[in-house]
This record gives sequence, C-alpha cells and structure tokens, in this order.
Amino acid sequence: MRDAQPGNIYLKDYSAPRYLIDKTALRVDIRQDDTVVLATLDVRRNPDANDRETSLVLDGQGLSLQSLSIDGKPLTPEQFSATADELLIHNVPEQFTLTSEVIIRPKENSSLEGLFKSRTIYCTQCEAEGFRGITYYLDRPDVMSEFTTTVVADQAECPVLLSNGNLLETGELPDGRHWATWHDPFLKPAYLFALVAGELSVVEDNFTTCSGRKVVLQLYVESKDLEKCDHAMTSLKNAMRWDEEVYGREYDLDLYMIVAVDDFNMGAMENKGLNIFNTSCVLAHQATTTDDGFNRVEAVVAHEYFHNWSGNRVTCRDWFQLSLKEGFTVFRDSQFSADMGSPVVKRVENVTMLRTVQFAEDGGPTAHPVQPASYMEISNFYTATIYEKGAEVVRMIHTLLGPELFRRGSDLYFERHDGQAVTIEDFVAAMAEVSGRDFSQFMNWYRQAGTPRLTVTSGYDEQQRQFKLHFSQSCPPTPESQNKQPFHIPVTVGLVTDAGDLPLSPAGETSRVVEITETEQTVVFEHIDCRPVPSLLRNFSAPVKLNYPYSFDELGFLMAHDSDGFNRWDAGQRLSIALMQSLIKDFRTGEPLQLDSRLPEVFAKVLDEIEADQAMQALVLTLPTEFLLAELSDVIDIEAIHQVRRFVCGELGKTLVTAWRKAYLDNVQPQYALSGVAMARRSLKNLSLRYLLNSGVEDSLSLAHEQFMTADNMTDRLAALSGLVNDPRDAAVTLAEKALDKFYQDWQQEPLVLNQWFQVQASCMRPGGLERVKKLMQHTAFDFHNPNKVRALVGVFCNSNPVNFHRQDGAGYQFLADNVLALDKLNPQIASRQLTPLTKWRRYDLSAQSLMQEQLSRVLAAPGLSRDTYEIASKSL
Ligand code: B3K
Ligand code: ZN
Repeated sequence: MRDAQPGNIYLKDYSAPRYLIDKTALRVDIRQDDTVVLATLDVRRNPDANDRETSLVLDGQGLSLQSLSIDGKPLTPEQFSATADELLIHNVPEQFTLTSEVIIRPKENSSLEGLFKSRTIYCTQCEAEGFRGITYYLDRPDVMSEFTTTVVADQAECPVLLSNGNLLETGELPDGRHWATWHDPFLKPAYLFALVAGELSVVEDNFTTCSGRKVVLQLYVESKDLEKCDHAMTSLKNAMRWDEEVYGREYDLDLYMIVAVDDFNMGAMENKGLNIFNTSCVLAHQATTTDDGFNRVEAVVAHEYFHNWSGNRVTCRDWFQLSLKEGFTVFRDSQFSADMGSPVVKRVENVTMLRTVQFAEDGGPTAHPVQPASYMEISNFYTATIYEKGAEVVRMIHTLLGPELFRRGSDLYFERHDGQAVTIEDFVAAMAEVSGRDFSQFMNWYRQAGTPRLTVTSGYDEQQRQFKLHFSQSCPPTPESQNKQPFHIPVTVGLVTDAGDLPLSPAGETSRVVEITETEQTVVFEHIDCRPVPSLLRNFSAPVKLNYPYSFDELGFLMAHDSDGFNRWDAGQRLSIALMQSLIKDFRTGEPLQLDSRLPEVFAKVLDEIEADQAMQALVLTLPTEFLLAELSDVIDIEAIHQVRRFVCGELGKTLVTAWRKAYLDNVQPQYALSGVAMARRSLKNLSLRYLLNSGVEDSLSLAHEQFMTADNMTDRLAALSGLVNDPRDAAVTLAEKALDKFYQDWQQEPLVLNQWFQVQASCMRPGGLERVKKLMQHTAFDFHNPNKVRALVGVFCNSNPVNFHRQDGAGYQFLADNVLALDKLNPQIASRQLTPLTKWRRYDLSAQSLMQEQLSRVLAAPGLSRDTYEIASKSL
C-alpha cells in the first residue's frame, strides 16, 4: 500500500544490475500458520555494472526477516537496513554467499501474487514482481540464476511437492512431514520460479521429441477433474510437435508439468517446466465446456508451451520489453490455432478482439506503445496493446519477410540470444540481418501508441490501362506523443473483377504487399484492362483503421468474389456497420427505423450457399457487437446502439425466418463430436436459434427450451439458456427463471460451470440488471476472493451489459467504484483491471461523463490505494 504518490519508472533509466546471482538455493518450509523461506544466494559483482558502489539492494515485500548472514557470518544491525520494499546491505564483498531467513504468510495472501493458497493448494505467481514476496532477491528479469528448491510440508495436507526442473531427491521428516528437492539446470529470472504443494491427482502421458528424447507430461488437477484433462494433454502434444516443425524448437527438460488452480489472476503462467494454470484454461469436457472454452484451452496451453523458447530460453532484459515475449508468443499461438483449425475464422476472431478492445485502449487515456517508455506499476501493462498489438507487429514483420526469411530470422534470434535477457531491438535486429531490410522506420510501431488511419482513394485510366491507389496515413495524438512520425505499413492488395483476382506480377501473383512509408503515397498498377474493385489490407495485414469509399454494391461484390476470406467477411461487416450507423442517426433524430432491404438479401445469399463452411457463414451472419459499434461512434449513445442492433436482429430474424429454421434443422447433429466441422455446425445452429428468437415467431421459445433441456453439450445448453434469458417476451421470463434454476441445481458442484451461469445473468440486457447482479453477489456460490467469479459478475456486467451498466442515474458506475475499492484491499491487480470501463468516460455524453468522473475521483481519493489502481485512475482523469 502507498504512502506517497508513486512515481514513474523509465526505460531510459535502465542500467545493468550491480550484482548477479549465479545460484539460488531455496528451502521453503510450509507450516500450519506461516512459511519459512531460507534462501542461499551465490552473489558476485556484475562486471558490466555501471558503478563501483559496494552496497547490495535487494527487493522484498511483506517479508519478516529472521536472520541474515554473509559467508556464514551473521550480519549485525548496522550492516544492513530494511524498508517496506527493500533490503540494503552495506559494503558487500566482490563475491559471497548470502543467506537469509524470512517468514511469510501464504494463507493471508489475497493478492494471488508470490506464494498463496488457492483452496487447498499452495502455489506461486511470480511474474512480474511476485518473487520479492517470497524472499529478498534481485527481482528483475536480467538477473538469471540456477535454482535448486526444497519444498517441505505436511505429508497428509500436501502429498504433492513440485518446483521447476527435475526432481532430485525426496525424504520424510518426523511429525508426518516430508520434503522434495528440485533442480532446474536452465538459468532463469525469478519471475519464472514456481512451487506447488497440495493434494493433487495426476494425468500422465509422454512425448518423444524430434531428436528422440522422451519427455514425461504431467497434468495435476483435483481428483474430481481427472476426466477433464484429455483436451489439454492433446493440445500440449500438438503444440510440442508444431513448434518443432514450424520453428525448429525442441523441448529441453525431461518433464513438463501443468498444475490447475481455481484462484488465479490470469489465464496461466509459463514457469519453467511447471506451468500454473487457471482451471478455466486447462479443464475441458463436453458436458461442462463450450466450444469457445475448448479453443481457449488449446490456445493457452500452446501459448504457455511456446514461451519455453520465446520468453524462457530467451527472456526480457526489463519489463519495457514485455511484448518481446508476449507479442511474439501470441503471434506463435495464433499461427498454431490457425493451423489446427480454420485460419480465416481464427483471423476474424483475432481482428475482432483487436478492433474492439485494443483500438479502444489505443484511443483512450491508458494508451501506450508496444514498447512503453515508462510505467508506474508493471502489472497494469499486461494489456491488449502489449499482447495483441504486439502480435500484429510481429505479424507485419512476417508479412514483409515472408515465411522462409522470417524463420531464418527467428532461428538467428533464438541461437544468438539463447540463455540471455534481451530487448525488442535485438529481435528486430535478427530479422533485419537475415533480410537485409532496414527496420528503422518500422520501429515506430513499437515506440508510438495510437491506431493509424489509412485513407485510400482510387482512380482508373482506361487509356493508360493503369489503376492507381492513393494512400494517406495519419495517427491521432495519444498521451505520450502529440505528433506522430509516419508508420511503415504493409498493405496487402488484390484487384478483384468479375473474372476473379487480376494477376499483379508476371509470375501471376494475385496479391501484392504494398509498403506505405510516406504520409501521402500513390501506387500504380499497370496493364489493368478493366476497372477492378480493390481488396485492401488482405488478411488484415496491418493494425490500422482503413477508410475506402466502397459503395454498397462494391461491398456486396467483394463478399461474393474476393479470394481473401478475411476480406469477404470484412466486406459484410462494413456493410452492416454502415447501415446500422445510419439507423443510429435516425434513432437519435426520432426518425422511424427501417431496414434497407439489401441487408436481408445479402444474408439470404450467404445462408443459401450450399458448399459453405458453416463457421464462416456464422461469422458473416453475426452483426458487429454493440461494443464495436460503440468503439466506432464519436459520442457513444448506448440506448441508440442497443435499440438499433436489436431492431436489425429482429428484422433479419423475421424476414428470413424460413431460412433460419432450415439452417437450424440442417445443423442439428445426432450426437456430439469435438471437431472443427461439428463446432462450425453448432455455431451456425445456435446463431440461427438466436435469429429465430429475435424474429419473435411463437415456437422459437419452445425450440430454445427444448434445446436447453436435451442438449448433450455445454455449447448448445448455454446458447439456449442465454437465448431464453435475453428474450424480451413475457412468456420467456418464467422459462428463463426455471432454466436458470435447473442449470444451477445440475451444476452447483462445478465452479467453472457456475462462472458461466453468473456470466449469462450478468450480461442479461433486460431492465433491472444491476439489482440482479447485486443479488447474485450475495449468492453462496459467489466468492469475492476468486478472480474468475469477480470477472464473471462484475466484469461481465460492466463490460458486456452496456444498457444496464450505463443506466442514467449512474448507479452502475457507483457499483463499479464500490467494487474496485473493496477489491483494491484484497487484490490490486484485479481491482485496477476492473476499473477499465470507467476510464472511457470521455466517449459518452456530458451527463454520463460527469457521473463517471465523479466515481473515478472517488476511487482516486481513497486512502491507501494500491499503486495499480492509482496509476489507472490518475491517468484516466
Ligand atoms: N506471462 C503470464 C502473464 C503474467 C501476468 C502477470 N501479472 C501469462 C502469459 O502471458 O503467458
Ligand atoms: Zn504469454
């Protein structure tokens, strides 16, 4: 907690550590009320340090120091001084062994950082700066050490004792206690340290690497969850094989462990050889998990595995380089998911997330570059910009280099920096070296925040047989810079005619990567015999907002003829966005709403396609969310957006009712299967159900009810439940209540299913949402200490239920501020993250603005606010 206003930490102030820790030996003795941590550190002066000072400053937080010695000699009180977050030892030798003993209290640790207890299991979370809550240390990623860890605990309470690396030895102690010693041969920073102790069951498998080494794979879960491990295990093996084939990266230890815990601040953590996962990102079963849930498990398991190279073997020099590991690893996991399923579907999902969450962040008060220049609290920087935009920047390098050169670049990066803590510049330098390209302007993507606007116009000269595209780029100011330098933007272009894509090179390529580097730039295509429709930014080749004056007919044309699947989908989105934006204007001026008949015509064509992939159909037929429409508005009018979207869904439902019914019935499957095709059919079926409900046809409620009662999987059951819960008809109310009751009765033993039960209710758009959510927070199944539960109720309500959250009396805002303040005392990371919806106050009308500001100010004024929440609140006001 804070005494004075926290200050910024700057990238420009980086200096190498004064001391290094070659070896770290820990003995963590977990006892009934507290835990004793004995640390023995082999310390030596860093030859590359900038100064010759002889004091050693160690990080440490919430530690109760018991003893301290150097080379076996206890230190006297004059030789050191301790503050709330540092231990300073005067006049240390050039090389020495430091031994410290501290006491910590994991059971009282509600921040879920450092060593804490999740239900019955002791576990750790050390990224970014949690290790300092376990022992005094140089808790920074450029200090890499060889760890040996002994865990001691009660045998009955904690039969399983785990840490990083290989198990060396185990033994028993008097009084029913036992111990296990683990050794990790790979140097690592403290943020990759992990320890687990508890009663866990294990599922075991193995994987033979490309060089023929056998790796044991273990998944540790509570025994009731043993039957939910298959999907994670299969995903892990697929990821291991894929990383060998696509990146030439082989796993390096003989053991790979994953542990699932319920209370976890994020999805998972890539600790060396011992990943710790939120149960929501590892457990999966058809009865309890939706298709999206299955895909998330696959993606997160792969993501953490890929970190073994992009993050662990080559790590970050400092936290300003966070995207070095996160952006690259997200890029790698999205390539993997694309290869495991449908590349276009995956790309659409990525871009939708980017356009809603990341673009909003980039346009708001917490906007920051992919490589930030400063921060107050690094935990606040695990953002969509660092992760998703960071991945887009790596993707642009991949687009500019092509797959072969990119692979040579990544090989060079891994080989050159194996075992090192490096910078984003080192990564780009490897890419520059293999390609001979100059990336100096490209670095603006890392150093400037904000989403560039790319405005394009075209002209066709029949006589000259030339088609010209004129590009102009600009980028709005963001908190860290008012004037932006132009970006180096790769724009993948195709020219589409009735006869298909025009060849753009003698070799017949139909896409060209045009590199836009100037503020204004014209590109000429020669030998063009008729006026084409340009397909711009294919596969979303750069994270920009593209403006091109497409007519309705041109968009319809691209939807039918573009060879680029992403742009076929995007053309449909542009079309519905344009229509809905004009309806939003009508709504605001009191005009009656009338849907342009061309939209149902386009939808009918898509529904009629015989050979279509149902996943793509479902994506094309899904209207942009209220969230995206809000992000695209100058001033967000929640009510207008909500009413218009509902109106359009209703009209599409009614006009195409026969087609929806057919699509529904055609995609009912006799039995559950976990395959891409089966998932695709479920998504189209459930979308059709939603349109049938929107149409208001009478039997749609019984259809949804029937599906709810008879579903053999969670995707179908939850889709039906959410349809019932959100249906505005009176007849739906009782059905929905009964269904919610039954759902709870059936699944009350399954915390992950109850999260979904909370979510469905938190996102229910009927009036009275706030009262419902407040009541649910009193439910016995709700737990304010569990981040999944907080996200499911508070997070979903405030982020995904705009009509209720933004009610005009400001009670939604007050509710959020109350919760942030209460959470801040328990878990600052979760508190500051929950604050996000209030930070967007500038986007709303004046009355909402002042109500939101008022609550933000109240948060900021609270005494003892954490650095996490202080940073977000102060930057937003
Ligand atoms: N590296 C972790 C995130 C840690 C978040 C710390 N507040 C998970 C991941 O990105 O793989
Ligand atoms: Zn990651």
